[in-house]
Amino acid sequence: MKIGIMDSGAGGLTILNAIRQKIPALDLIYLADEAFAPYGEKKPEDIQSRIIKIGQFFESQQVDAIVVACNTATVCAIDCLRGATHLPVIGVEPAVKPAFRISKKRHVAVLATPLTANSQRLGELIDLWREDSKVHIMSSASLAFAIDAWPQSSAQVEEVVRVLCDEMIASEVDTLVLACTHYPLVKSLFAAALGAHCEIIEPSEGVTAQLIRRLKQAYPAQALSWSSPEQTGSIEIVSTKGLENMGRLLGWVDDKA
Ligand code: DGN
Repeated sequence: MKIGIMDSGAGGLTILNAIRQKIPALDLIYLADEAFAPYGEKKPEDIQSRIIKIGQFFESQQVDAIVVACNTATVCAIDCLRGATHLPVIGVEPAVKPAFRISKKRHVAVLATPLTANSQRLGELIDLWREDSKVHIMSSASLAFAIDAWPQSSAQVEEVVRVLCDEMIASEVDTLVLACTHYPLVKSLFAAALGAHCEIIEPSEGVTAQLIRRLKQAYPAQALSWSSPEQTGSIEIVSTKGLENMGRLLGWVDDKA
């Protein structure tokens, strides 16, 4: 069983790692759309046409399901992709429900790209689960792209994280939702700045659980073959920007494996 996973850059590797740990037998092909990154402030219709092309690429690679491992692409384009392919498509959504459940002070921050932060979908999810919580929707236009340029960009990344965390501390945030798949790659920076009393929530386990549910629904007869913990599938990584960026992407995989 082969799964296509996509993001604008390295962020979706956080999802790839979670899938790999939970279901090692799956063959994974990861596409980083670095030629068109960052997605965070692009026009939604441009992201939609990009995602349709990426879906066609995955179909040509004969994948059995597609994971849109990018919050921005999920809010802007997942419905278009679902309309354009017969394959199961799994997206990634801000994990606000568990955040509101665990926040003791009822102060939750959601950090995302500008497109996700301003999306109707995020507003709907927050309205559904917030009850009496205060919600601080925060966005960064630069952080995901800077993370993609790690380690050269480490000083810039640290500064952006510091400024965001100072604002969260001033607002008494005790639960942070990382609503861009790039941000868990630097979760340790957020944790160090916010301290142990602030919970940080990211979506990779939820996406993996959703993938398992969809695969069982779509391919019930094959469940035994792909869920075997003894087998190890392949991992292939491609970038729309070409081979020069692949070493860096593989570096993230090795770091987190
Ligand atoms: N990793 C992506 C997300 O989850 O929104 C997009 C990052 C970007 O391209 N700015």
